[in-house]
Amino acid sequence: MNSLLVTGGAGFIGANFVRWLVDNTTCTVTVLDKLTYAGNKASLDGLPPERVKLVVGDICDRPLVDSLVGDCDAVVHFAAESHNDNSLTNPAPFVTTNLVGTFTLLEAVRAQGKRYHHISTDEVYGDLELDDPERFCELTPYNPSSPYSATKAGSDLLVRAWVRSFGVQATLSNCSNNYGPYQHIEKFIPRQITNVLTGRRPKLYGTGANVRDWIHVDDHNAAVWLILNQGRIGETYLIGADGEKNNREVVEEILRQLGQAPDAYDLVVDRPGHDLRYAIDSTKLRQELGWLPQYPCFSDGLTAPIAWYQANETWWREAKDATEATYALQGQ
Ligand code: NAD
Ligand code: TDX
Repeated sequence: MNSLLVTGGAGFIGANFVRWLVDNTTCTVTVLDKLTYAGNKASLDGLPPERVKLVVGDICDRPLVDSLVGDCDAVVHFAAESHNDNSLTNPAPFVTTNLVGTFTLLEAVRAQGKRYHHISTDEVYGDLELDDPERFCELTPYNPSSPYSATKAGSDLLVRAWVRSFGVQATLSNCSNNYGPYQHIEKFIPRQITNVLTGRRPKLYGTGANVRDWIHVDDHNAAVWLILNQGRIGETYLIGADGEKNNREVVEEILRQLGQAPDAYDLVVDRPGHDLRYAIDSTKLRQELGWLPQYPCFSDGLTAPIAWYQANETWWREAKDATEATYALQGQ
């Protein structure tokens, strides 16, 4: 695998993946990214131009996708509309990008016989009760709650159908909630960090009891590389680092690391249909491919990303006021 097409490579996980590839492999990378509000060219700043090229364009543009797929050994598909709250106010781009975009890529790799890895989420499985000992595994039935997770579930099913019906050489991974640098400040952890840094108070939806299973973005990306190279075609791998925390615990940790009182947050209007709990059993990935997280401790893993947001205000400053104005309209 010498040359990769990485869709959504100017977004949070995609940009970290491109950086990880530059540091850990000899691959060359073409990023295809539409640079929506969530994409940021600056997330690729400083990377060697002989290794990384950015093409600004849409994954729904078949002629463009065909020409880029023709020039690569494999496609790693991160591009998506990714924010649940946005999918509740305006679902249309979720249907277009997540479903039609994935379809377009699948048709291109089918026509040209290229390897394809599909990035997805644990949210396709719906949610678990707070006191349920169960965790999601590869055999858990799909049961998505939001327009975001429904379109991700649909895109996964397209991939599975293209493997079975057309023999497309694809693998899939469904990961839990990522944290790390370059994450848009609309998302939970960077929103709270930048709230504190701009003199605002962190905002917890509902009572703050909802649980997410946190993983450092580099641990996610190392697993993706492993699956791309050693995963079995047609298989799904769940990626998770046993990082379950409720949202209140996460905010308290951010406040602690930023030297604030542990209760210096506000409870705000809950998200409609808010999934209660996600939890991943990643036994298959660990046993079959030997993957292990390098950041098993959430509070230790969070220290560098917090420092990154402190040091890189120019990366997020422009989006902050507009993002908070949108949340304020929703009482959040
Ligand atoms: P993000 O919103 O930060 O980045 C998405 C990127 O895709 C942006 O750069 C955007 O410009 C680009 N994009 C959007 N529509 C496009 C289109 N039509 N054509 C080309 N580019 C387009 O998202 P993220 O958090 O980095 O998520 C990346 C992938 O990982 C998504 O598929 C998401 O479902 C999945 N995922 C995310 C998480 C998480 O915690 N963030 C967890 C599991 C899975
Ligand atoms: O201000 C907030 N306050 C709050 O309490 C925000 C933005 C969120 N929350 C809560 C909602 C969730 O319980 O925090 C939790 C995390 O919220 P998000 O960052 O919006 O993530 P989530 O909805 O869990 O989805 C994320 O993980 C799975 C990604 O955005 C998805 O792309 C991924 O598929």
